[in-house]
Amino acid sequence: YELLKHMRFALEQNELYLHFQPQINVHSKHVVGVEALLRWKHNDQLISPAQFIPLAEQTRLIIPIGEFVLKEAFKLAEDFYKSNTSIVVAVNISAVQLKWDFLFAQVMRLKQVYTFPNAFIEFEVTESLLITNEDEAIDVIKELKRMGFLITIDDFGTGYASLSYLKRFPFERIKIDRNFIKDYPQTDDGSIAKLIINLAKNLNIEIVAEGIETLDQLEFLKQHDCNIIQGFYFSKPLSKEDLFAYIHKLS
Ligand code: G
Ligand code: G
Ligand code: MN
Ligand code: NA
Repeated sequence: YELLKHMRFALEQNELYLHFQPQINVHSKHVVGVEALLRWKHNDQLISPAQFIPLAEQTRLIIPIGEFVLKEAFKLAEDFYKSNTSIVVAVNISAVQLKWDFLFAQVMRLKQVYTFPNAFIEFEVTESLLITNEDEAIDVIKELKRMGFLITIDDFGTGYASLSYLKRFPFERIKIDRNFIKDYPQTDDGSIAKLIINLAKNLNIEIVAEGIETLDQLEFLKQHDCNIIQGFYFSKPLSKEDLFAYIHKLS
């Protein structure tokens, strides 16, 4: 309805832009990655991606919007590469995009413009996407992985068939969902997070924790060898300009 009508014009009206949330290696204290997060400002009002992404998926507007996100992410990755900064740019990918004709074709086109190694880009896919068992989506993920792009399972633990899928797809990383950490130490959250971290360790998969807001949470994760942290404790998602200032400050 109303929102949908405006979303159709959001791209051409330049109402969409990205913010980037730093991911910190707790030992080196350096920024090792950033997650690209889409923002939509319409008539001075910010509309949350949690609200408009599902709509964009239903209407397939996520295809051109996703291409915009990819372009901006590739641009930033090239900046990092050219300035000898090894920071990975993570992009969220919806199931609708994971087709040879969409995401894969877009990636191949962009690759001709830029020079950075593929490992500067990480694709975050959700567990639920794997569970739907869409053959084409899985094949696209595998091919991107084979080409050297990093593949991460986002929101890990919120889907269902997680364990068997971890065996079938050798991902580089999993991101523990914020829900398993957000109430630590008040609730039992710690034990679930610990379980997921140990699982990742046993499978030799790197683990990223997101939504870290307190020193208690940080210390707990560090103690259990979860070394890459994303959350308001370090920084909220930042504009490109603020991101560069933040990286500069930490290095
Ligand atoms: O930034 P925020 O926490 O409000 O994001 C809310 C949700 O929107 C998250 O689940 C995030 O993965 C999703 N999201 C943000 N940007 C993008 C994007 O560029 N593409 C897709 N598919 N999802 C996104
Ligand atoms: O689903 P996904 O992991 O892509 O969502 C990332 C979302 O989490 C973004 O909307 C981002 O703004 C939000 N986020 C990141 N760090 C924190 C945090 O420390 N606390 C809270 N409440 N949200 C966070
Ligand atoms: Mn994400
Ligand atoms: Na997540």
